[in-house]
Amino acid sequence: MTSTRDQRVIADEAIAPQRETPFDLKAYLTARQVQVEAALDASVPMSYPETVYEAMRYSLLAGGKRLRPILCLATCELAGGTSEMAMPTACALEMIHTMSLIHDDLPAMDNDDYRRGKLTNHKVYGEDVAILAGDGLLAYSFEYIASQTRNVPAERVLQVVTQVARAVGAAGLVGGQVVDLESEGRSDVSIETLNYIHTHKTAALLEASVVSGAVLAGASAELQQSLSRYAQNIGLAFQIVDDILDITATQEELGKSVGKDLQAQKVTYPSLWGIEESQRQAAQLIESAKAELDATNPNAQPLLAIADYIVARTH
Ligand code: GRG
Repeated sequence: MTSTRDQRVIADEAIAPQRETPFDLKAYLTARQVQVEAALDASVPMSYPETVYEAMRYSLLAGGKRLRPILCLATCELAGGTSEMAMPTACALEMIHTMSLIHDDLPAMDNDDYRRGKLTNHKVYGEDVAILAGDGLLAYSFEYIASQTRNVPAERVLQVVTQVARAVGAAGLVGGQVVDLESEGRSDVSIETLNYIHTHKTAALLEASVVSGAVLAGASAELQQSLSRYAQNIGLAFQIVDDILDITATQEELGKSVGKDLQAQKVTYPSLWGIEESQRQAAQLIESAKAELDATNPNAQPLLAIADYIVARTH
């Protein structure tokens, strides 16, 4: 049996940049997921009123790839910071992502029964509590960044709060969701509208995850801009792949209902371009994303490998 200390050493080795051996993304993601799960579990302890805390924890700890927190930790390290500096923001980003999934699954929006392989929040707790659990996570995410970030100058924390809030509101996720809802059932949705929806609904939070890590580490404006372009490109590629998987993957693979886009008569990238061209466009975006990084920097390895993983993923 391996001791806790041994497990920590194995995890540290997977996270540390490797100069000679090829980068092992699977081991890196697993080690990071272990760290993030523990931090998330500790971030929202049970409290009174239990109903809402239980509902918040139910969705927050329901699994998921933890891509947004991992990106935030990786960019903080790329820019010379530590994962400790970024962990509260990383957790907050997952709280925001989770609340957006809870609200997205509500009957008034996508009306989904399954998420991350489990019943959706409103199916378990009812719509009223699910709405409030989402609201609770959203408010707490900002409190958490502001109150828990350590060893980072206050003006950087303020910059992160401002940037994350912008990515979440009507200029970001909320705006993307509104245009998405308005486009449902319409066959005349243009590629520009589709790009607007997904740069706001999906790419904005990925971009905030990447750039906030860099800001916390005190990255130069130039590095922040390169990382922002990296994130916009992986964000759009991520959504194109999401649309493809909605057609090609199974419910078991995705942990949520599949074929929903077709059912809701949604215009998607594959419906405009076909699957093959969508795959080509996603691959091109990933190449553009990787071109923003300095491939000779060992700390860029996680971001390079995550970009490749985004087009290759099956869930
Ligand atoms: C944020 C204030 C606020 C309100 C929410 C409902 C809504 C407004 C926005 C919808 C945002 C949404 C659900 C976008 C889809 C993003 C997306 C591609 C989700 C899937 O992400 P994965 O694959 O999921 O990373 P896991 O489960 O692995 O975390």
